[in-house]
Amino acid sequence: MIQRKGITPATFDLFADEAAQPPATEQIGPRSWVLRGFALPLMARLLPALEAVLNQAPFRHMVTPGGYTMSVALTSCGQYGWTTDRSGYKYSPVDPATGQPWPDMPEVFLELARAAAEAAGFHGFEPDACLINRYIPGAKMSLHQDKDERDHGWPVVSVSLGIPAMFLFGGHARSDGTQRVPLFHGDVVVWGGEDRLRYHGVMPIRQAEHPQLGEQRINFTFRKAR
Ligand code: MD6
Ligand code: FE
Repeated sequence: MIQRKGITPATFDLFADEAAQPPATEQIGPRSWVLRGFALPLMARLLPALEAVLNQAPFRHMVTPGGYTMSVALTSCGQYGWTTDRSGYKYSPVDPATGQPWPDMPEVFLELARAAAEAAGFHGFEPDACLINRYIPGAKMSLHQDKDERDHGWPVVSVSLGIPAMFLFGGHARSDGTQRVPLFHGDVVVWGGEDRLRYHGVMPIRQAEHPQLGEQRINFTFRKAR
């Protein structure tokens, strides 16, 4: 670390001084936070747990009620899984592909979701659903609200893994402006309270390669569905 004494040259490196590092926690709304790198200490347990879930319930491309096949591939674990088909969006206790219950939520997933919610000021969060999204370069998520859960008093905890994404965080109307929030491997976004129904989405993912996950971004969103 560079010791700065007295006047700093105009060309000084903004991030050479630890005090100038980007903050580990960024507030993006009254009750919305980005916890930078929050999942990194659990990564050695998260990735094998993810692999076990995927062996039981592989990613698949679902169809929206409007008849479009999503560019993002989905699966779920926990008591409920989020699904979509021509008949609508819903939480289901079984995987429609197999008729079997979704894989159990791995303990390390629960630990992460609880700790992140707590860190963002939401106490006692016990998710019963974890939606897992996979983006390959070019995949995107259009602006939407998360409103299929019974009680919007609980927050959503969203974990990013793999290649970066540009997250769009809007307002309460689809036409409101959006903030652009870059999300990287290990970042966690938590939002709830008055922000719970804000529109949000993900811009088309840019080509990149992650050392552990390759050319993909994986996102977990933890919710309390029921
Ligand atoms: C994603 N996330 O980051 C998509 N929804 O891949 C979401 O749609 C989302 O990140 C609710 C809360 C947090 C999220
Ligand atoms: Fe969402």
